[in-house]
Amino acid sequence: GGRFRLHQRGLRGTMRLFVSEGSPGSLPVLAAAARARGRAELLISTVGPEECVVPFLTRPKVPVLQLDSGNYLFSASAICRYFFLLCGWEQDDLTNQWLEWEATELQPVLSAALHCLVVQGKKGEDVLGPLRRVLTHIDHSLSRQNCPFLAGDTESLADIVLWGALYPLLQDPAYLPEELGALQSWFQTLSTQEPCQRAAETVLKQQGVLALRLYLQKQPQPQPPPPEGRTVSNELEEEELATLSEEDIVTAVAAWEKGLESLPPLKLQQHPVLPVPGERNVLITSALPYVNNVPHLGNIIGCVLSADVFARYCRLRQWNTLYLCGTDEYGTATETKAMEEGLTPREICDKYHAIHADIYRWFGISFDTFGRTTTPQQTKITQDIFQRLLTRGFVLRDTVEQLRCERCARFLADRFVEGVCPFCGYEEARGDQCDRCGKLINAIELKKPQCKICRSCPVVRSSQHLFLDLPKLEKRLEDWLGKTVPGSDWTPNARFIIRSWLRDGLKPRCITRDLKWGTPVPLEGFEDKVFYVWFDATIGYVSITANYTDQWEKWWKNPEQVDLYQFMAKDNVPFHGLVFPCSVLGAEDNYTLVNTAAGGAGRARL
Ligand code: B3M
Ligand code: ZN
Repeated sequence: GGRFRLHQRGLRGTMRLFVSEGSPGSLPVLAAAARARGRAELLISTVGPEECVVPFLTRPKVPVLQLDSGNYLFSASAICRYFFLLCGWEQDDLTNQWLEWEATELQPVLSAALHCLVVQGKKGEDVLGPLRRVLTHIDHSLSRQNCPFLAGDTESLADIVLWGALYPLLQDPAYLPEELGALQSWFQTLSTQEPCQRAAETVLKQQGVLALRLYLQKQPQPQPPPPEGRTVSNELEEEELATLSEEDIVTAVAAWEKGLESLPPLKLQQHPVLPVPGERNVLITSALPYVNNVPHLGNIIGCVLSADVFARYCRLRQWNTLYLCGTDEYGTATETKAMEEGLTPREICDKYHAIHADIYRWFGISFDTFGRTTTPQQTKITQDIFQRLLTRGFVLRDTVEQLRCERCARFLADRFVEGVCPFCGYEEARGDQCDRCGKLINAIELKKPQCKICRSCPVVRSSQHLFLDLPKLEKRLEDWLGKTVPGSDWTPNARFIIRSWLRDGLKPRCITRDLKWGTPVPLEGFEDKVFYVWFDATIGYVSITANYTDQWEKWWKNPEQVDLYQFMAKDNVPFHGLVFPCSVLGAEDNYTLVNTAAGGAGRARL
């Protein structure tokens, strides 16, 4: 899907590329830009290295590509990749692997070497020594596969990105060791090509590597790469090592050896725990497990345990800490379970809520409160947020065609319909997708649809629904993210997921469902509908707090004094990092927004 859109857009869109003299990233980008010519209109502007082209970044950054959608790309290799995609490049694993290698292995070594040479004025082995390993790696790969280019017989994205990264150094023969013959001829082939030559002239201005001085002086001093042989397993560890001094480590070891007794006594736990002005106040949530199952180890590992460790840490630091969780009780899944067990949804929730609470108690999870989402507070707070969104013009209405089973007297969620696939004729296609041809299906397009509950034939009915106008809230969201995410502890996973949603542009999201088991929609004509679980599940955190203390607003309407940490599985990130923030930003009621979204590697349901 992505590539197809790029083509279409590229053909008519206008893009602006910002480069600057003396910025190393501008080299590969200009060389790759030649590819995009004729595919899209591309304006190239030269700016000073201090110019803030991207308003929401904390430091000036070039090169930058502003797309015709108004979004930005601001890493050299992402920009190069975009140009290659525009001209029809099909991704391949080897190229992707080179790009990963460039970012994680080559860049750190290279920026340390450039700093050493240009800023500190060192020469010879001081510069070349640490580089040998990466240069040899490229040389060996080239000679082993016996191709002139990194990913085969023709020049690829990998060549341009690596060439651009290496050019400032390697154009000085002193840093291109003779014994690396394959590297040498690769480098020369690329350097003599027109687009590369022109890029080099524009960026280095015949001054060689010294042209980078001004730019490099402004950069933070690169951390020296770890000595050979020691492996650093991930990003986080590396950051942490960088900020720990020898002294910190000695102190930590001493404290560990003395044990808990040496710590100042823990604050007496107040009830209820409330934020105190002027102190550090930490609100911690872990995603609310669906009530319709018995939790297993996977649920606990997913995000309960990590949040629990963090909560215990915060309490040890004497911070005012509220750690909460609870069962997520509304939605079709509960209705289905109720049918299976011959109970009412309410009875199902009561039964499984108790099981959940017991299990977490057994594991010794240190929740300050473990609540549930089917309470009067939930209705009150959800309806209030909704009303505020409505009066502020952030709710849209639209008709949606849906299948309805007259015998069961209900609209059928996708999982309750089955029929013949309109594409391949498979007899048991589901309401959302065909398991044989894999195509996505709109339930009303199924041939011979059947209600899975009573096997009668449903009819198409149109029904009014409400949508959260996310496009209208997008600007606020981006402003808030721009202020919050840099310098916070959002996990790389969570950042990535949010970025990719924003890159694709937000669309209005339906927030109502034709169901009975949910929070009622307080609007004329919507008496038979409830809110979609994902509109109000995240509001569950707020209502659970409200059931814990009537002073809940001190936690939830206090963004200045409260740090909100939310732990969740990866598929829940969009709702915490995007939909919920949009709802409360639109509600304009001074809600506390997530400071740190810790989106785990795992999925919610294992
Ligand atoms: N109930 C968990 C899941 O996706 C979902 C989380 C809600 S967090 C407000 O399984
Ligand atoms: Zn039916």
